Amino acid sequence: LLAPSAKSVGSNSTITEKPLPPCPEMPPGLVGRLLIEFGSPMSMERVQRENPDVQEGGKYSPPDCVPRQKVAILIPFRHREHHLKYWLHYLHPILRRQKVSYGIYIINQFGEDTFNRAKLLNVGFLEALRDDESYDCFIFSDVDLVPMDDRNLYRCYDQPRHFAVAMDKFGFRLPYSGYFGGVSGLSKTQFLKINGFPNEYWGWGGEDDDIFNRISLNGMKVSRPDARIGRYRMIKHERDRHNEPNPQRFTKIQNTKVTMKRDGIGSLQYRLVEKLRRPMYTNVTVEIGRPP
Ligand code: UPG
Repeated sequence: LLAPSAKSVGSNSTITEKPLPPCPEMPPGLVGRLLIEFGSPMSMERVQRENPDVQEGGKYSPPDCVPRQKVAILIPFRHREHHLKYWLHYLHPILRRQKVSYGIYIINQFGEDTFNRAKLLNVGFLEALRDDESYDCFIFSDVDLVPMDDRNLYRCYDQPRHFAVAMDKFGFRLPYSGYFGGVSGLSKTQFLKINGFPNEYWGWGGEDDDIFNRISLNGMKVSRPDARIGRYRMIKHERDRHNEPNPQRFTKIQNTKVTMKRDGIGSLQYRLVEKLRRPMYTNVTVEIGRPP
């Protein structure tokens, strides 16, 4: 199938269809290091005004080339509206310069029971595919993490990708070599190979380590950008209510090899409460239950 193509008018005034080229491996319009700050307040009106080419639901596709991947960006969420505005303000222009074909999905946990980041991300995977079955790459991002360099390309790689390798709060270094938190990305095939993410980590911590274990146990290796490029600013915040550190996390991550077979995308259960296409993102509100 030929991609949507640019029209050019020939000398004899006939319109000839010129197929678009594939999007370049290294997009030419990147600027490198970015100034990221969260000092002045941000409004959704401003984000909308400054991103007129983003389609309803937070979707975008480069107009001048054919993207190699279709990327769903999934954000686990509850009560962080303030952070979301900054995230959208910075990310839409970055993704546009990177020539990514993407959709933004906010996976909003309904109710006030204990938060469960990994289960929300599993829901995001299925709901994004239900929205558009052509997604083949999934990027999982915390709402409070903004990349400081647009050469950190939001796409999928030969191996599962960890993007947030140099966060300001960790002194721009990995806190430990198996860290997989913050922002990560797996192709559809990679995600299904590890049976998705665990559903049984309630509260803060451990779920990212379990995902790292799943990747290693399935014979894959994490790929990462250079620490000079994979830099991130985190929006400072108090610890959320109903996301207390999970005391079971230390023992749970010892058992990934056994639990990953039964707990994952294959065993996911949830109830969709609402799906809403907003101008800058798609909001998926979901009931995911509570810890046993
Ligand atoms: N979140 C909400 N609302 C909440 C709680 C969490 O939206 O009430 C989302 C949000 O996207 C947030 C993310 O979940 O950014 C992670 O929660 P947070 O409390 O901010 O955890 P951090 O300590 O900042 O995050 C690190 C890693 C993260 C990992 C977590 C626990 O960056 O990826 O999930 O540690 O292992």
